[in-house]
Amino acid sequence: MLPQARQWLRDARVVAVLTGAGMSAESGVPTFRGPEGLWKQFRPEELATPEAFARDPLLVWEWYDWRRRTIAAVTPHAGHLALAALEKVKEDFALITQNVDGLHDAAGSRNVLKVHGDIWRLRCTRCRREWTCRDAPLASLPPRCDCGGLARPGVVWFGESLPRDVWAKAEEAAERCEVLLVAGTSAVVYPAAGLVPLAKRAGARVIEINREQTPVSAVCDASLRGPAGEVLPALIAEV
Ligand code: BV8
Ligand code: ZN
Repeated sequence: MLPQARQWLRDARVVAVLTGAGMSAESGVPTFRGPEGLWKQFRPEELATPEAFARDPLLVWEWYDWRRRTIAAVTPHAGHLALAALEKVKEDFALITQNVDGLHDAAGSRNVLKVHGDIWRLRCTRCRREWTCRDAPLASLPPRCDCGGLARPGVVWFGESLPRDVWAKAEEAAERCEVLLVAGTSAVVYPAAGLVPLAKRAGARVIEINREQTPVSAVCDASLRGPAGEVLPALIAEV
């Protein structure tokens, strides 16, 4: 499987990658649906929603502050670095991520399409101003805008639509690519998971990197079982 997957990747001029929370697991960031995905007995689907934020902005901000502190303390692993190296040797490359942690940017990836937003961005719920804030922990919770309005995390919650321009670029990348790498995602969250069958229908070779089987494993041309921090460097070395 690996030699064939390496050959497809070597021969490809146009490459796209889709990553999920499993990409950050070996850096020490808990995944959403793994055993460690709970926070104070809440599931992400219960907190990452506009309703939860409207009901209890402080609770939601305590969760995001905890995640920001966790992320601020970790570094990208060899898998992130391998993807950044791959981008440098491919003429046409796009990295689509569902992750909001910024670890791909920290690893040196350039064309990063954050389809679910960015945990380091804040947006004012009153004046809509948006800014980057890397304070971990945040000085006070919930954070406020200069205008006095309540700030929210600059991420896409369940029930919210994805940023239109970023999503359009992600769809275009999935349609154009000759090879799509799908790393560390359970492929249950839509519309992001729909990028995999979309790439397949458009004629791409799809290579999955995951510890476990997922709902898209069946449509993949190669499904490499193992941790992204080990499999991606082996897949990408000397490509
Ligand atoms: C929308 C940002 C509509 C916030 C996130 C029923 C059916 C289908 C769809 C729906 C449905 N009901 C509702 C929906 C829509 C919903 C959805 O898909 N729900 C799911 C749960 C069924 N989607 C939405 O609401 C989206 N919006 O549809 O809007 C609309 C349309 C037009 C106009 C208005 C509205 C918005 C979805 C975005 C939600 N935001 N995150 C934040 O981060 O705080 S989603 C969240 O889940 C994260 O972004 C995360 O990345 C994403 C997906 O999870 P994964 O990344 O895959 O992580 P997970 O833990 O699940 O899996 C980890 C994987 O890694 C596993 O496979 C594991 O085996 C593997 N792994 C672990 N360790 C390793 C590893 N692999 C390799 N190496 C390792 N070391
Ligand atoms: Zn404001």
